[in-house]
Amino acid sequence: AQRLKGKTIVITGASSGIGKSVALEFARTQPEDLKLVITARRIDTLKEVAKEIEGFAKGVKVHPVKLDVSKPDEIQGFVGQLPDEFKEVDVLVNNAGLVKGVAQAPNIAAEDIAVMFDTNVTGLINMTQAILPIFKARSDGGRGDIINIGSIAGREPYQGGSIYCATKAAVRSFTESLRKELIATRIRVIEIDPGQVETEFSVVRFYGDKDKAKKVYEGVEPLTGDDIAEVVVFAAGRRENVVLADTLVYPNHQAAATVMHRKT
Ligand code: NDP
Ligand code: 8X3
Repeated sequence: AQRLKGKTIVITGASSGIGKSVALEFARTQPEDLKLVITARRIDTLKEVAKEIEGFAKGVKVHPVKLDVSKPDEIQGFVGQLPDEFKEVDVLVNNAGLVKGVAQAPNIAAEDIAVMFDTNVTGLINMTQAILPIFKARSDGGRGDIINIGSIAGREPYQGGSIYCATKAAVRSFTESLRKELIATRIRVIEIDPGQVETEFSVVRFYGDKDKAKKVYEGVEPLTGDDIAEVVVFAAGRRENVVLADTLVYPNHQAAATVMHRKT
């Protein structure tokens, strides 16, 4: 908690699942003078998350911001509109992301392709480019953490996930290039790749069909958002010279994107 003292942390996709858990987990460590900028499209939900955090973590200031990362103009205005006390960002958690459908080529809807790339890839890149100048203005060529949430899907493509898998492979590639480009700085570029986590992810994949989403987790014990949040906060809390560059996290029943042990 001492190492996180006074830090300002920006989290995308903090209204649900892993991102919400990351916000709560940073707050749970109760560092002195922590500032959290929580962002997503659903501002009302973000305000509830802010209230929840302020209810148990008195030293933590929370600033909810409505931000659609798939809209470049919203990202462009984001840093300039931050209140002064939240402007010195130390950690960016690029978590916002989604999957739509299980369609296979040539039947993948154009709008699904666009929303996955615009959010998971272009959104993550644009957020990174918006925050990096803040990091680079600091001593030793720059300081700060970029923590990207990738996926097992970025390492191992599977049928019915071609676009989502391609977006997460792009995240992986961008992340690795960036780490090399920033080699002369103290900026840490970190990727955390979850396996199966039960969140709103599958509900979104099946366009709101909760029964279909539930079936994904039948007979298995997925990770929770909190499990991934613990890894994110651990990575951010390491000594500055320690970079948790690349982490794959599975639940016990999983050994590859499509290798699961199901109890029937
Ligand atoms: P959830 O659906 O529970 O959360 C996704 C979050 O992303 C929500 O807060 C949502 O907020 C936000 N989001 C979606 N689109 C946008 C957008 N255009 N602009 C801003 N925010 C957006 O899913 P998860 O928590 O599971 O997903 C978080 C990340 O984890 C994603 O990148 C996902 O790919 C990755 N992941 C998930 C795994 C899983 O099994 N669940 C496994 C591996 C990786 P809102 O709708 O309010 O905008
Ligand atoms: C989510 C994991 O394998 O369901 O990124 O696509 S998977």
